Amino acid sequence: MGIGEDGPASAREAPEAVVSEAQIAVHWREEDYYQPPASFIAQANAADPAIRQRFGEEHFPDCFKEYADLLTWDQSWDTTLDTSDPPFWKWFVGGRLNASFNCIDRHLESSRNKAALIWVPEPEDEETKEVTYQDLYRRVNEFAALLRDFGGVKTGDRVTFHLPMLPELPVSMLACARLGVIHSEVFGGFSGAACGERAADSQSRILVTMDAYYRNGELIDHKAKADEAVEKAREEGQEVEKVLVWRRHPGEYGSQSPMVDGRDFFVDELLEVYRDKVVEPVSMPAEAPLFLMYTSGTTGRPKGCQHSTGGYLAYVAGTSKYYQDIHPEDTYWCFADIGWITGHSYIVYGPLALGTTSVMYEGVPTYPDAGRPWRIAERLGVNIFHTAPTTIRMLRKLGPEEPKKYDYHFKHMTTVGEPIEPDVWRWYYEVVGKGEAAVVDTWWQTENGGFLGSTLPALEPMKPGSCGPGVLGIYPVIYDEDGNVVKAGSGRAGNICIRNPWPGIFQTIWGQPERFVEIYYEKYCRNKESKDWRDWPYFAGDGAVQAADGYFRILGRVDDVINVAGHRLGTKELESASITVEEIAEAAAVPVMDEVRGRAVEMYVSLKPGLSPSKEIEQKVAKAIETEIGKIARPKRIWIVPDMPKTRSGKIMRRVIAGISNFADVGDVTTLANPEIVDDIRHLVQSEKVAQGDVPRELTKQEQEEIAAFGRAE
Ligand code: 6R9
Repeated sequence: MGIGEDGPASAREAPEAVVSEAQIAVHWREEDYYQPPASFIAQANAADPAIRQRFGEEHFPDCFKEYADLLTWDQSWDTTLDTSDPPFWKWFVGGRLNASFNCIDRHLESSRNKAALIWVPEPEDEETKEVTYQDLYRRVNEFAALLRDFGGVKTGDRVTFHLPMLPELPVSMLACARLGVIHSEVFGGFSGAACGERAADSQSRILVTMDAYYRNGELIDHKAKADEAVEKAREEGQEVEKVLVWRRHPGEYGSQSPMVDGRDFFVDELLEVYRDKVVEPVSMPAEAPLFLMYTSGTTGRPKGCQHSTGGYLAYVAGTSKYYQDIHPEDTYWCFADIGWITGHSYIVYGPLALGTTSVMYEGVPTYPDAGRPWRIAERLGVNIFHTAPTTIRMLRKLGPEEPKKYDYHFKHMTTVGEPIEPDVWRWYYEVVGKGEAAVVDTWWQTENGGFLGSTLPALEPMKPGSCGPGVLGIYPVIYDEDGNVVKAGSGRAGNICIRNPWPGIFQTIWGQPERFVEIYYEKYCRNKESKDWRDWPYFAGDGAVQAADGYFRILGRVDDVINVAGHRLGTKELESASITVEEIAEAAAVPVMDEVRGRAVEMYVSLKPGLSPSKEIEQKVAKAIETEIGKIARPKRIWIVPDMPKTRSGKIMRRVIAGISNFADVGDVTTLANPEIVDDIRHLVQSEKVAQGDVPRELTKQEQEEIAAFGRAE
């Protein structure tokens, strides 16, 4: 999280002492290094230190040919990097390829009968399914034929998916990719309304969904969300003409929601007509969009991050090879949801481009108990394991000794999505990894396509809590608010940026190119007329510190995005959802420390005049958030307060309420328009928390700084 006061904008109205990020030292204990095991080094894809030189700045951008050469091109490119229209970088211009061909067809000759996917259903008595490369080829061709001939989709059209973790999801993605159709998968846990909003934004005429799936032992009715999605899209001016419904158990409908005649169709029934159909992969320009992935930002509307075909696929293949150390004979398990970028890049596209076996699991990590992941790993012979700190924290809490009971051996493990506490890292390394694995902490974002910061697993030692240096061909830098470089080893934090373009970077925000430039490039652009990439650093929106050894420690978002269990939730989205409740006048979302999820959300709301607080209103707010965004966004607490602390210009001071929620310092409140309200709110909130035993532990210095800085993006 950014360090300092509430940033330049509000600093203008709040002339209290403003401390820039760079002036604040971030203190933490330097952690010891861990060396990768010799057995890992002996077999690693990247074991020759010369690889660092090959990707040195003097070889940029041509160094990325090494990644592109991992793919099969129909036509090779003539320009590696075209910078003629900054910051809309174009990679491998002139090249043509098909992503589905690269992930399937080209592996058939050598690996037809090898599992491409191993799908583990949540119910433990249900059979695990292997989808061989041959099966995947057949299923993707059939569904591509259906999409084209029944769905009427053409190259360049967008199709929205709202699919849970079943093989039908990668099948649907690769079928679109085969046709050059742009897929846009919305995380299954998001609400129907959130799905509809994204379908409208991408102008999708087709929605692909599933009737039901298992979560925590329960068969969840998912199709019901499609009806809400279609409704919401219509409100926003987009007609979803067809809803294609995969069935969790083909032939058996697991939803209560009626099928709408002429709009909703069961995919398993339609597929009868497309048995064994073959669809030639469409040869796409490298720069053609492959998919959209929506993510939250500072302002209300989610951003559709548009990823390319050639650059993206090259980047995920290259990083999967060198950073995930994937060999074709590995059994690789990335325990994420394909509804997030991690799943797109490191369950589907990267691993399949390399022709390996990728494991998918339907359900929650702790179902029916905290031994589940380790049983799966043992039974399937998983040797590469990839997950997020929130899952690690949960598994440690519920089953600290569980991994020891199972006979599995990981050569490599990954953590991604949030900062990992050194203590949690050590449990992951020692207990989950049995001290035998190389661990990488990979820092990156939806916008980036693939990893930005990580250690090369055989060549660079691990340091708990630090992601490591920039990955191959990525040259990060930390800037202070004025664009001065914050030096490695200075102990000071600032905004981490990437100085150069890379093949995996998203191309634009779907339909909003101005926002793309403004959010990611305007802040540190040196010259808007310049066509030299050196003038266009990419602003990541994360605070970071760089140690003397060059390793980065990522502190978290600087833009009012709350990272709950690895999911980005925009404060504005939460607040807009809350004020759809008629009784609510104003709303503010703040983070609280949470031992398992990293951060949780507390919502503060004030009521319209004349109304009094009630449990019912609280429930309405919770429900509204669930309907607009999804269950994952449900706040931990909702506080109905008499008024919000505000600046004289009327802005809600989120850092003040964030301080109250966390029992931390609220900072200087003398410049508020209504300073007296602070004590009222503090009393209300803290006495209730104390009564319920919900007092957080004392915050670390870094956490205190995060809270003090919250709301600075306003
Ligand atoms: C891949 C993914 C991106 C945000 C990012 C940062 C946080 C991701 C991290 C990390 C510390 C890591 N983040 N990886 N923080 N260490 N290894 O997570 O994408 O969902 O877009 O989230 O997550 O704050 O800016 P996304």
